[in-house]
Amino acid sequence: MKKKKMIDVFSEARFGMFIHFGLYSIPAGIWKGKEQGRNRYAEWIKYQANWPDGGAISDAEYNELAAEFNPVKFDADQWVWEAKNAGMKYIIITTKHHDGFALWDSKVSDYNVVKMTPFKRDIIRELKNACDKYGIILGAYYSHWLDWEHEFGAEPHWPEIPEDPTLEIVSNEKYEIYFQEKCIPQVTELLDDYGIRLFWFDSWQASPLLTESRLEELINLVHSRGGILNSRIGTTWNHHKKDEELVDFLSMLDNVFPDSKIAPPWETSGTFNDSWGYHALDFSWKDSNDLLKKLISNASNNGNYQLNIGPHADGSIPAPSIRRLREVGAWLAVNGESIYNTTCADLPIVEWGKLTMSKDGTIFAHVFENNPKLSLVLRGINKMPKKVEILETSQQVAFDYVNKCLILTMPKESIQTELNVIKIEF
Ligand code: FHN
Repeated sequence: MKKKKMIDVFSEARFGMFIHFGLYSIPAGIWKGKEQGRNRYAEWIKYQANWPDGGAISDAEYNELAAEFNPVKFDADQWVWEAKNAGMKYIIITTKHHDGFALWDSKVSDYNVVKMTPFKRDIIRELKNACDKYGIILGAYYSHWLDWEHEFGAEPHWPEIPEDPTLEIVSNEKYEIYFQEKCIPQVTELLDDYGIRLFWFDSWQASPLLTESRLEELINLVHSRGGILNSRIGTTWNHHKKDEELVDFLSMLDNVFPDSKIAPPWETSGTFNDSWGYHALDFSWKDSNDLLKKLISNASNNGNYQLNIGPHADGSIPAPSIRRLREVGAWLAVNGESIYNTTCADLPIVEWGKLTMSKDGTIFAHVFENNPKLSLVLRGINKMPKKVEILETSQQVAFDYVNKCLILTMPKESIQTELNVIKIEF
């Protein structure tokens, strides 16, 4: 069988796992007994531990975390199994987040898990092997713009608290040294030594450092090996010519779920709670139905959902994430047909749920509301359906077809079940 192109696999994937894991997983949002302030993204603790009093954690103090990093419960097989079981098709992990610390045995910089920690194991290598075993694509989040370890990487600077930070205090010439000395060679390693072909670069505002020539160099590098990459490399925000032609898929800003259709391929990356990296005081876990609604909503608009986990410093996945991943997986195990290989249904929107459509024209109506008297109306239907049933139970759904309107009456037994899918075949 001909191997599918990476972009086609990604466009159809619909559900993926994002993982934020690194030195910041150790303090987990608490520094010297005090909860980190500002946006509570635990992976930002180096710059937010002391907010609003100013002052980052010094490099020396932050780097001491490396001597403590020993995720003995890290089990690549289990991480990938959880993703697979949840119905996810790919995993994107922070190979290097803004702190500059690499989760692989980088020859470019010793600031990495193998050279600096008692753990000494190559997390990316182990994950790649497990992903290959389970048929999951491994992708790399790589912080190309901010790098707080390299002398000349961009970093935040709070001149006047609580003003927003200037995200770079380095000159263009110096930044070029970082870019050529660390960013380009590390991305090359991930491509050539680890076989990674899916890249998620991270920027979210215009930056004079992310010049057209730098971005093109990085884009060309990834493309030269047949890899694909996302819009947050910076092109869209810099309004460069040909912006969207240069990148392979769009990434929304954090937790942004569009309410109308967008041309594929695109994805939303979202948190399980508030933080990306594990935060010990973040208990606002979204429930499984909320997560499923986000997945369904993006699928109904042609997009993927990339749900993040923030493993504990010991490498285990937090219990609330495990439970929800398995619940979402259980729903997908019986309703997956309404999500995978579907697109936007191109029908008038319905206020009671979301619609997807398979390649053969079958419509899947996802019912977000439950109400004993529920009668559901779908407009713009061109022909009389042959069969209408609840996907999970195969229970028949009564319907009337009048003036291009399909009026469905939910069977009374089914209305107690949340997130039913009605399959409408023609
Ligand atoms: O600053 C990062 C943040 O830590 C996290 O990695 C998210 C994920 O989308 N990206 C940036 C903020 O948008």
